[in-house]
Amino acid sequence: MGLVAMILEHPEELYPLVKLKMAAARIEKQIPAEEHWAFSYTMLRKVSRSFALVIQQLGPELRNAICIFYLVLRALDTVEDDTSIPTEIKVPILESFHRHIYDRDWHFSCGTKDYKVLMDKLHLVSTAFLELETSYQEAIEEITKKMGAGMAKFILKEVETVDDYDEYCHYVAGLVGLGLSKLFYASRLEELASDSLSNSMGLFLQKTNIIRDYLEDINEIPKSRMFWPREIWNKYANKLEDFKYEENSAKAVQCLNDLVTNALMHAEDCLQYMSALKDLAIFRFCAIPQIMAIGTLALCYNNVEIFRGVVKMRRGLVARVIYQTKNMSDVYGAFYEFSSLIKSKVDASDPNASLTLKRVEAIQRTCMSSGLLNRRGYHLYESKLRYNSVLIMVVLLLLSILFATLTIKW
Ligand code: D61
Ligand code: MG
Repeated sequence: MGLVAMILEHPEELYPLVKLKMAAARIEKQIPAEEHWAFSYTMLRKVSRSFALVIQQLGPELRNAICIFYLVLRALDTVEDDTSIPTEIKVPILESFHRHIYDRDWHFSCGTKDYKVLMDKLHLVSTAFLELETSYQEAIEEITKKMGAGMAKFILKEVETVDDYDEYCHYVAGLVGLGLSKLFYASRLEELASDSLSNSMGLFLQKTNIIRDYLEDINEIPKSRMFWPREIWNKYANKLEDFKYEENSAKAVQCLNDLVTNALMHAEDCLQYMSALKDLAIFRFCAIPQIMAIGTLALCYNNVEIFRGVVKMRRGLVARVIYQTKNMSDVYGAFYEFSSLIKSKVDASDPNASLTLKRVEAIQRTCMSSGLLNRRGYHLYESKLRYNSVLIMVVLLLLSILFATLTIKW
């Protein structure tokens, strides 16, 4: 969809998009001088589209610790995700990775593109890591050790049951939540949140990713690694690949709805976790990815496109979420609206319809009983072209001025 059509379609997204562009440019200039910190922040932006911006809006002390926490775990995940590494090489590296981050001479080349650069220059990340306060180093090492051990366990084991699914998501994302809660506490900006709420923050994000990335993951070369639990998909197909084929789309969508309904179980824990946060920057760092997740689940629910191509929230809507998320009433507003959207798509013939309705209504009740509900008016889909004449005229005017300024040779 062209930029102009997008603006006419959603003029309310133009300003947030411009602000997002300007923020990215401003952050570009904020790169620290020292080589190891310059490398770390440059890599952060390259290997994490979604987290770079929210990490860089944090205060200086936490920003450095969380930037390194991210890069250390992304490096560990690069070893896990590289399906060309033989198991007998991969497993020991995953289990001892927590020791390697202290050793600037340790090197293991793997991954592709920016992930390979991260691995080849990991010693710069270790230099930065060793400059962090001990309390931060200890939290990062503890989580890296547990995540590496968990990843190693599932290299040798498939995700069969829903319990396996929750256990795997705990190792690769729930532990990130526990680690972040420890870093927030070590910074004395927040009380220490409970492990179960911190874990739910991670499971909600990871399960959304696993659901959304079905096609990307199943087409992974040389070998695909799938995390959809057999206990769920085996109710709808004999092989997980079957969902790729047109003739199985009805069953595929039923399985998709089953997994979305399972992920919605974590939403209320996430709302409780976020409502306890006191620091605005930490709040936004935690809330923005969560709103993206409930928005993505609403987009995925009952959507056969998941099995055809990549399904993502529009950049304009992402920009609005980033700029309009300031407090819990914004979060309740977004969770309420996206749950209502799922509710509006529930088809009574879907085998999980009543459970899905029960889960979304529970989320809506929590949002309403907060007394802070403030509707946001987020529109996921391309709404019929709204002729907001005045606004369109203004936009056209602005564009022509922009065009004029760009084309006139001074
Ligand atoms: C509050 C704020 C952010 C939170 C949170 C609570 C709780 C958990 C998380 C972020 C982690 C959410 C992970 C969801 C995305 N999934 C992945 O990145 C998978 O890799 C997991 C292993 C490495 C985790 C790296 C990570 C991610 C986000 C962080 C962080 C570390 C540290 C600090 C802040 C945020 C996925 O990777 C996809 C890919 O390779 O691109 C996979 O391999 O399954
Ligand atoms: Mg991984």
